[in-house]
Amino acid sequence: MSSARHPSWRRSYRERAALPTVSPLAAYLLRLISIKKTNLCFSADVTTTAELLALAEEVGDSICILKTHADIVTDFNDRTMKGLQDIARKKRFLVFEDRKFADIGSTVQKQYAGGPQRIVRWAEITNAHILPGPGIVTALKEAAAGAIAAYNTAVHTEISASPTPSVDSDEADSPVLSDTSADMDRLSVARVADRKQSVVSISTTISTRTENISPHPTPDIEHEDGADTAALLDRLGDAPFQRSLLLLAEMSSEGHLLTGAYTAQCVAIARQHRDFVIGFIAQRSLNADDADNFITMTPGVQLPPPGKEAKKMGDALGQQYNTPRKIVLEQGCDVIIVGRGILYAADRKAEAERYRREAWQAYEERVGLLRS
Ligand code: 5BU
Repeated sequence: MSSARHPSWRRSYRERAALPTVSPLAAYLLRLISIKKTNLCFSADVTTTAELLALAEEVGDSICILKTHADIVTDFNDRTMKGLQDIARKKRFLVFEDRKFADIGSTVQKQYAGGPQRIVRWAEITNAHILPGPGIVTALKEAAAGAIAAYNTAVHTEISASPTPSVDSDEADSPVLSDTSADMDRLSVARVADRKQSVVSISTTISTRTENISPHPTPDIEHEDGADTAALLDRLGDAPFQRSLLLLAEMSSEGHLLTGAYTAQCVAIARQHRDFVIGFIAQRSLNADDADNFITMTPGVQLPPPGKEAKKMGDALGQQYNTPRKIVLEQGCDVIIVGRGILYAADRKAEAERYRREAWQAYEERVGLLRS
């Protein structure tokens, strides 16, 4: 079957979320996209935690995914991970670490779950090359399963500090500190220990996590145009604690070698792991079999400056750009990934909205909700 005619081109995100082969995290993402009306992923390629978190706050309402390169953030630490998670939960988007794993199974497991970044703990989505062979997918899936199991049985320590009548006013409203991991708990202990003697009681509760046990099903919420997005997102709830992988099937850079038989092999491997591989990084939809419902995410997207619409766009280092319209409407891709197009704008929030609108309109045209 020609990929141009695959049914996924005409299906809405919401319809695709209900198909039988969809994984719980893919279903959540597709429903989130549908409710938030955004198929925009922002690539936050900045070098400090402060910038990263400020950007997440600034554009969070306009995106379905925030993409990171943790290894370019010079002060990446627990605060970065926790900050990102908090903002993602508040603004409702997923986090995608663009790690591009490409080593043997044993090594990628350590890179994914360990090291200073512990990607599996804070990024719902990551990606991998298939250069080392299909074992890379099995290895990452196994590491993800380990992290999910650990999360679901994690010891949840709560430390509460009660003020006494004699405390200073700024201490009187000391918050109850409650974090979700051993490291965060250590941070909390340090913060409590920093306080003056007026903190008189520290009670520690150890309990097995009962909320958010994964996979919890995402509700399929009916929503009409003009519905209250915030209320719908509240009903959608938090993302299930699941992990997913994108395979690098094509790149955006000039002369890349991810072509032909290599790309086809990527698709074949993905089909063997539909519960973990939710899609591809590619420049066109690769859905071809009846059961295919892969989500295509596409970098190398920019809007041309006014008057330069017909010009080929790129940077001086081989990056090549297409417009959101071309990628979503003509190539059948599902999520556009935009970095500098938004990052270098004077008003990033407004620019993110402009990209969101463009990509959303192209999607509505593709599935037949709008006339071209
Ligand atoms: P840009 O500023 O929109 O060009 O940033 C694109 C981002 O997507 C950047 O983080 C790249 O590392 C990433 N990227 C890409 O540009 N092309 C690819 O093929 C892949 C990732 Br895979």
